[in-house]
Amino acid sequence: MKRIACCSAALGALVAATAAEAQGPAQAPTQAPTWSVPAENQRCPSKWGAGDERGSGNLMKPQVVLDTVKLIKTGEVIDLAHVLGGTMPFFGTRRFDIHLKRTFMNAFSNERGSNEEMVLSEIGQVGTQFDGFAHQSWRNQHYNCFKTDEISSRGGFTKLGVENAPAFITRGVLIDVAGFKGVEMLGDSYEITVDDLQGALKKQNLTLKPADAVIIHTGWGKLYGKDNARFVKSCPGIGVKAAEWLASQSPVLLGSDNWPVEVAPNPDPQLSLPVHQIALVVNGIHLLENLKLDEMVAKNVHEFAFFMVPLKLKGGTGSTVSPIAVR
Ligand code: UVW
Repeated sequence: MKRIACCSAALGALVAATAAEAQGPAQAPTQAPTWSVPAENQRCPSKWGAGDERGSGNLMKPQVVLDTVKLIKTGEVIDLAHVLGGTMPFFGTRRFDIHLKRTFMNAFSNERGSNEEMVLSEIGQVGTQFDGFAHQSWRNQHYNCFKTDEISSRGGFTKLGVENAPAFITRGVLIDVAGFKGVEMLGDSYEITVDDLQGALKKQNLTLKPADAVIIHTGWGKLYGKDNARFVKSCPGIGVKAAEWLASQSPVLLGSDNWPVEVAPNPDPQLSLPVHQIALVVNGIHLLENLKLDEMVAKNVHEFAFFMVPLKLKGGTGSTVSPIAVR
């Protein structure tokens, strides 16, 4: 009885904490937040025009593809995705269950057996994952000021679905911030600064250019599948200033080996994942999360041809993906 009382008290506290997180900071703020979403007239229409649903995907032009293939010198392919499976770290209530449907034996002389599986999952938001523009909003507004209540339906989003994303064939630039700082893994909630990014790029003798897939190595991926509780509890990553600087370089996407690309929790306790809004809502730049970067780092690969084709999931908020680097 006592045990039930103790567990229900703990459960009550957990529910209260989750509800508080959903509502925002409990105490009245004593000072203004360090960042807020720019006014509508500063965001909309986006630089790609009113009604545009592609955002940074518009940067994928034939010339970018032609320039990208010139980066391939050896033909070596490096996987940037973790394997999808039940041992992945999950954010919140996300899940991935695979059920094998075996073996159907066809009734013909050649006795052809056939296997398949049923996957119960959020295939848009688990594993190595690509965020589309329907994924995040500011209040009722998404990228290019599409309104959530006007574009969401029971069958998915009618605008901004992930099926609008292009095939990504572009230059990938890995910014090894952990390496630049001389560590294998940045601290649990280390905010990557503009100086860190610029310092690492200088060390790597690289500069960014429009349409790059910019990928940031924090070292946090070492925990993926090994200490999932710590992996999702917090993470090092870019903060507001670094995200704004990166956005000004016109990347096609921002990726990292952590779960939200950005630092979590944000050092400003009044903000919840602001880089998600800076990238997806304000600038129309895609995010790419939970990348597997160990092999790239071990091989010192900083510039490469990047290939990725998100799922054509009609009205979806994102896509599990299997990007590759080729050099
Ligand atoms: C959230 O949706 C909070 O996170 P992510 O985009 O990192 O999956």
